Amino acid sequence: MSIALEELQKRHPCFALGEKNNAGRIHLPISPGCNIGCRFCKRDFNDTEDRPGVASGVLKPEEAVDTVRRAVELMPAIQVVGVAGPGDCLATDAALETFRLIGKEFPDLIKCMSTNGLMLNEKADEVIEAGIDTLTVTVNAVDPDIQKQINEFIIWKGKKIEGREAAEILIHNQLEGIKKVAAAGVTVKINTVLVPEINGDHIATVAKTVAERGATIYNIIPLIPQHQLKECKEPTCEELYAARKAAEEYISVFRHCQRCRADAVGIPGGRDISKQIYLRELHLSDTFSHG
Ligand code: CLF
Ligand code: SF4
Repeated sequence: MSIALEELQKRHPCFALGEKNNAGRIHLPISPGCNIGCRFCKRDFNDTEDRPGVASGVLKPEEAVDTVRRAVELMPAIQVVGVAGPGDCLATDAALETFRLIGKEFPDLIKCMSTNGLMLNEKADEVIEAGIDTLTVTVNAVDPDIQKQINEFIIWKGKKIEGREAAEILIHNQLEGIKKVAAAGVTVKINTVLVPEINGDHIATVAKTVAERGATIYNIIPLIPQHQLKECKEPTCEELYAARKAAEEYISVFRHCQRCRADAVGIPGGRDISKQIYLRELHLSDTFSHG
């Protein structure tokens, strides 16, 4: 059964429109690999699945359940279990498997997943069946000529595809996937990384397009200039304000994003207890978490 937006606004820190609600969340770093190459993301994608540092940095689904048990005991304000990396939630089955286990043991916690959406069209039924309550899809452009400047490649059906063709497939899968899960009652939030030189004038179009597919909340994340986009400039406050204003014509805008790490635990922008929860060193490189 889907959770009403009014309830999410009280219990979910990233679905609070207006005032910050001080609800807590735990991120479980259980998704090791990624299947696309965002130009602002520092990960080395060619060997993500097997690289020892990355493999030892992620939890197994059973370990994740135990971690949630300890976290809610230590901090009852935690209402949300989220998976936001370090790779993509739908690139492997780890996240969905974990959410099924969490749903059995903690039926009252909100299950929150984030994805780049490449596999969302194909895996929409599984997402719905796993009981995901809130889903975030990172959509940086809905025009392939813009998207190809932000995304370098996708791994699709075992093949690496680049450029415009990759962008077309990614956008198609994102939008079709959003439509399916939103129609099933999952609350969908869209994240867009704002790169003023590339998608600065495109935000209203993204907002309109995703709202038409059933997304209800929009979060604009300012670029952290790094990797292939290190020469791009970080958006100014004015640019961020203008982008939010443009989006607001079509969709409700969330404004309290903290650009969390994939292993953050606590209240975004408030108390963080991740050091107490993740007792062993997780060796997560400082990757972008798509929250
Ligand atoms: Fe985590 Fe993301 Fe769920 Fe929130 S974070 S998976 S929706 S529970 Fe929140 Fe952090 Fe911003 Fe993400 S403040 S990065 S929007
Ligand atoms: Fe993958 Fe996320 Fe990095 Fe993009 S930002 S390459 S989706 S891990």
